[in-house]
Amino acid sequence: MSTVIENVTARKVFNSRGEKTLEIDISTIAGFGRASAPAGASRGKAEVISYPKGEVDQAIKKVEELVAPELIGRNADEQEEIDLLLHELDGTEDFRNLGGNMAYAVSLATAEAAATSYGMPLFQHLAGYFANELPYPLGNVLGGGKHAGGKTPDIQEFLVLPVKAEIFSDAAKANILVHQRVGSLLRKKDASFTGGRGDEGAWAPNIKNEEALEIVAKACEEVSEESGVECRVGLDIAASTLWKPKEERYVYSREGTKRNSGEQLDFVSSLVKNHNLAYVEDPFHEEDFESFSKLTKRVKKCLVCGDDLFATSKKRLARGMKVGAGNAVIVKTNQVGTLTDAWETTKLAKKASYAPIMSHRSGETTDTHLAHLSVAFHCPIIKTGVLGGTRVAKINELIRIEEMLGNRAEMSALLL
Ligand code: 2PG
Ligand code: MG
Repeated sequence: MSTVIENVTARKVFNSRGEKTLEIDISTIAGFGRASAPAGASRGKAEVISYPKGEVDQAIKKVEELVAPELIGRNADEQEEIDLLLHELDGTEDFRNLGGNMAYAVSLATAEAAATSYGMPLFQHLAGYFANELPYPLGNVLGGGKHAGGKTPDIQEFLVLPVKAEIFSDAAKANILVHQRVGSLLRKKDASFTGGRGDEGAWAPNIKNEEALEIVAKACEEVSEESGVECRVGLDIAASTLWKPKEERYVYSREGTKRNSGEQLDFVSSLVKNHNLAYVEDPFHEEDFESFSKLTKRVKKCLVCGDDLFATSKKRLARGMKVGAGNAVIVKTNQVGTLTDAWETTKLAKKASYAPIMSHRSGETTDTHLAHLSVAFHCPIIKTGVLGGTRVAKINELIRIEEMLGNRAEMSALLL
């Protein structure tokens, strides 16, 4: 069989923040897969553990001693079995023995090795011929929080989301135009702005939250008019990073404001209303399912998305569904480990009409698998930044996928 695994190699490489990360190569008789793991800066508490004690070096040792001998001789197209094997070899709930990032890289490299053994693109191997929908790109254009620091806004990400485009490359182009326009508006506002950017390529200016929002909204409005692609504004508040449990307040230190849960709910609701936001991620801290549910009931035509809240966990999503917390979920495969785990969560989201959003991490490599996963998992949105090599790598791969699909390519339905 052409898909039989012959070799597994692990190595240490670097991500976009210059941190060490794990890369895995898997060769089969006829194919080859390579995947490297991303890393978060604002990580959720419910995420699996990224690396075993001893970090990447220890993960490499475990691949060589424990995982590779088990994988060699197995069939790379038995994705579920291999993902289950990773769970068995680890033996814990949170992948603390192998590390979630090792599970991620092995799982994905296996999938790619199977795909190339069959001479197929990864998205088609995972999802079949009828996977023909391209996601809308949700991209970070201005940011602060844990991704920038200094005097940047407390809110982590100000995002652009094109909601109506004929083809993917038009949507991607619109995001780039918004990013550029935000840059020129920032320079106009503050002549001393140096053009600095944060971890995900978003502008990192010295500016207050609401001023930033006004600039991004203006840029979206102008670009929508000029390009004919309707662009709306989104936010990732990453509120767990602002929440101080002892004070029971969200502390906006750069702005000099504190808000309790009720005030936070009113604040976010007013932002959604006043700026016609299409998207709000993590508006409350990761244990506050109740406020998520209140906000979801209050807003219209806006995705309320859980990232740290759900941590791509099927269990946590099920808990949220019971109380109507949110209507969208971030899918970051390395928050749970394997492709099968991430797919299970995505399937549950679809059943409950939550929008699954395939997402990068703030620390990335130029790995392009995320583009394939977004199409294979039928995600209506991919969150992968706008500028910077590691972000553009995924966007360009989606342009290639769109080309591969030819006249069968369609944009996903975005009910916004
Ligand atoms: C987020 C992500 C990516 P991180 O909070 O959504 O934008 O950040 O990878 O640092 O968790
Ligand atoms: Mg987030």
